[in-house]
Amino acid sequence: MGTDATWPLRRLDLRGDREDPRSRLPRASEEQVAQVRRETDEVLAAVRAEGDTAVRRYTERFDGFGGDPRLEPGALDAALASTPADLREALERAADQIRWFHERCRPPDWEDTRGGARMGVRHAPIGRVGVYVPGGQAPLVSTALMTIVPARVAGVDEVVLATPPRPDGTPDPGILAAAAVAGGVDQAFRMGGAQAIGALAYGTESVPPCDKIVGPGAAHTAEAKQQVAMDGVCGIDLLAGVTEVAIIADDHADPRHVAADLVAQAEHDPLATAMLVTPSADLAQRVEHALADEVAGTKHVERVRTALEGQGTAVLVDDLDHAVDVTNVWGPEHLEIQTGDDEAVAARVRAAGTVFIGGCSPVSLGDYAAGPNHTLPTGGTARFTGGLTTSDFLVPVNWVAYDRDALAELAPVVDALGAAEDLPAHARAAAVRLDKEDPGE
Ligand code: HSO
Ligand code: ZN
Repeated sequence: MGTDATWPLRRLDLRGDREDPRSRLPRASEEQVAQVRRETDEVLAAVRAEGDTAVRRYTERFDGFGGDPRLEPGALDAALASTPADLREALERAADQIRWFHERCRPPDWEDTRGGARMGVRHAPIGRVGVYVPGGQAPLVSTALMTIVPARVAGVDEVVLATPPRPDGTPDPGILAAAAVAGGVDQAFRMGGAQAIGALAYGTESVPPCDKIVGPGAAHTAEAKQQVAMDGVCGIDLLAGVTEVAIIADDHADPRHVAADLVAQAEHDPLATAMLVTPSADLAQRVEHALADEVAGTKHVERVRTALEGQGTAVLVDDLDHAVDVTNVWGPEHLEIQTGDDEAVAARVRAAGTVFIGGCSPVSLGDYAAGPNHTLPTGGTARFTGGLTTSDFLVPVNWVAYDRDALAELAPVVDALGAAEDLPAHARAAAVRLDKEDPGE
């Protein structure tokens, strides 16, 4: 490999500039949003009107398979049985690690008393959840673990899997094997894209309508999820779109590690964003040297080049505090910290899908096996939401149980607010229970 070669990253020099950098940060270019919206509208309307007929038609058009979308119940176990032992063991170890993490994410039920009133929150598992596992650029085997394991941890009654078929009608066997290892599903369908989301949301002759749909997807899948959620048909998780990484690093970082992680992110998608944020112009240069080697030796070189040329950036900042200020306004999906004081930097982060602290925590570990979910907020949405987790599969049911004395205590409040809102029947509903002749208990 040419040791003198360098892969120049676009420079964004924010040194001495404490203006809000938002408008200057790279964003994956907006894919013809209007066209995606129109195409998705058409597919959803067709699935709603025609059910399985439309699902088959679009699956034939986009995936080259026009057969029955149902997968026979034994398909998952059959795929697992023919999975090589090393992959099977890796899936089991990953599932175990993800399960351990998500068990700890279970929000606690609580109950307390105040005066004579009892109240609390009980988390009830969602009845039927659709999990979407994409094929697309790469068969995301690990996404089956990341969606089904937390659903099972939460105790969801019915898990319905949708994943696109290959032209011969079979989905990727690794995805099916991972679904089996994750705890299995109740029904599985070979369908992808907006037609899969429409079928899971509205139901068809063969697909049952789901209460919520989770999982990542490309443009049409993400748009379809938003549309069915806006219709109020079912719930969705979050906008897990085109992937991103920001790496905060200083002279303590190993440039080869940084370069490898930038390439790993770029490998996902020509639109992926890979960004180094550093106070060290020298580190930026050393990363560029390492990148030249890493890019030259990588398999999906076209994808990687396009992503790095389009969105690869070295952001120069004054110091590590400034670095975190920049990533806090950006809200990257993944944030790595490789510095002389990782914990102090990490403590200041308030917007990132997952934070990977220290030199031995690459994003790819988190993609597969670290423990947290890899279905994470993108496009800046990490400023206000976290990644997929156990509570996404639970409904927090608030409950109250007041006795007569406790009701009497608060009745004047109901009376006054009912009057203020000109809703006297509200006040009466409390007062009538306190009527001496009719205790109403
Ligand atoms: N980096 C992706 C997750 C993934 N990577 C799946 C490999 N397989 C989005 O967080
Ligand atoms: Zn990844």
